[in-house]
Amino acid sequence: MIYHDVETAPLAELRTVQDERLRETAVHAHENVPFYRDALDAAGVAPEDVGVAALDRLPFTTKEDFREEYPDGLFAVPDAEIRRVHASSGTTGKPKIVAYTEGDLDRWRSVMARSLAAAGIEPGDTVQNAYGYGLFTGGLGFHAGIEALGATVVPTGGGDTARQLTMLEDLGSDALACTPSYCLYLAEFADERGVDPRELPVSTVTIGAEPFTDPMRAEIEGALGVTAIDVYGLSEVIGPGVSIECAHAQEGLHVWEDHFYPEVVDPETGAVLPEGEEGELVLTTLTKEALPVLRYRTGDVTSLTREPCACGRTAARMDNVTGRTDDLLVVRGVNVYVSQIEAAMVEFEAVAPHYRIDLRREGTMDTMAITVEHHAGYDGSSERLRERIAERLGASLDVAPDELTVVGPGEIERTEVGKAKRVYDHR
Ligand code: DLL
Repeated sequence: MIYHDVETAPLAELRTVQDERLRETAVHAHENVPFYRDALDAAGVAPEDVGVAALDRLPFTTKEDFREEYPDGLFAVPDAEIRRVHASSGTTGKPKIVAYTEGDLDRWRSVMARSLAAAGIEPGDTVQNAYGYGLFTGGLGFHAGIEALGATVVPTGGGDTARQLTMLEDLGSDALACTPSYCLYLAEFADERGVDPRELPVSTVTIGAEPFTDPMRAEIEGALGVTAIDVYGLSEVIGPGVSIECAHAQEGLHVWEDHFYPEVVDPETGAVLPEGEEGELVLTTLTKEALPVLRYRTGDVTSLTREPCACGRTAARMDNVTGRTDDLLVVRGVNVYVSQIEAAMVEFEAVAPHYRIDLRREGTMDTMAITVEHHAGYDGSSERLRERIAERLGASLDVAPDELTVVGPGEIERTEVGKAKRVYDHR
């Protein structure tokens, strides 16, 4: 279902809207945020001249800037106009505090409703929302969008998996919203309770908030008998609802470009990359009042395409984010991406999609230990499986793990609330 006409607007029309909104955003940020006034002045950019064409003349905003301006240095409106704050959980240090005016909350609701409609969810459907409620943007972001679409929200929030399962079964929810790792956990939990997860009423899950590879998605779809739709967003820009796949084609995530302008840049040089090339996603908000951000370096690795989508939507699509620029684990000077390890694991039918990576330093030497779990149904030799995985990892990684352990089902700790943690860097 197309929720808003702008989704199928001709590109030229969209450009006009973007140009106007970019200028308004730059003027607003320059007028009200000393950080942006200084940054634009230093770059010699007059905010009235800002547009899509010369956007790369604008400096970037980084996570570091959020840290330095903590908690509210980047806010662009007086406190009295702020209706809500959220915070993103940083792995280190203080979180990033983000703010919304009444208008921001309206627009967020509406991009979320649009996203859910693109995912195939319809007014009248019931959606169980298992994203955490609270400072995290997932719970309340989805909640408002589900209601705005005219669907029924079951606000279970994160955790209490027994109750999640009961609610799903008894209320007959059509859709479920949760992280990909939680989705797998729920399927496993159901199985253990003698409930066939494929018999659950849910036909769509919207998975996001953490990276996953395509084979991991296939596991989810197979385990629950659902269509798993990738939904992306981040607190600094708004929360969930920046982009989503359409159920129609499931080929890339439609970026709601009338609100968020996407670019992909070379993470090293910052140069804007052409369509199709992989790099770091940079986002500029076009309609945010409380917290406008110009050219925000998300750290998320993806590429963009403007090829028309079979669903008729005209906005740019971004590729599934399988990693972050800082997801790179440097082990003994060699680059290893978590997604490379995940992709290798999920190729094995006997291996469950749960793993952990432990990095340590012994003396001056980095060590990497990988732990994987075999499926409950696997009755072959753990040692033989271990050898095969080691061989497979050897083919794709430039550094072999120092330790590779295959453990039994359920032995790797699951994340019931929040985002899955897979990498433990003890260095
Ligand atoms: O995770 C917002 C969200 C909630 C998105 C629910 C989707 C569903 P933050 O906590 O600020 O916001 O974390 C944002 O999570 O920069 C990515 O690294 C990662 N991320 C979010 N969605 C995806 C996704 C929410 N679909 C950070 N695929 C982002 C991969 C994702 N990574």
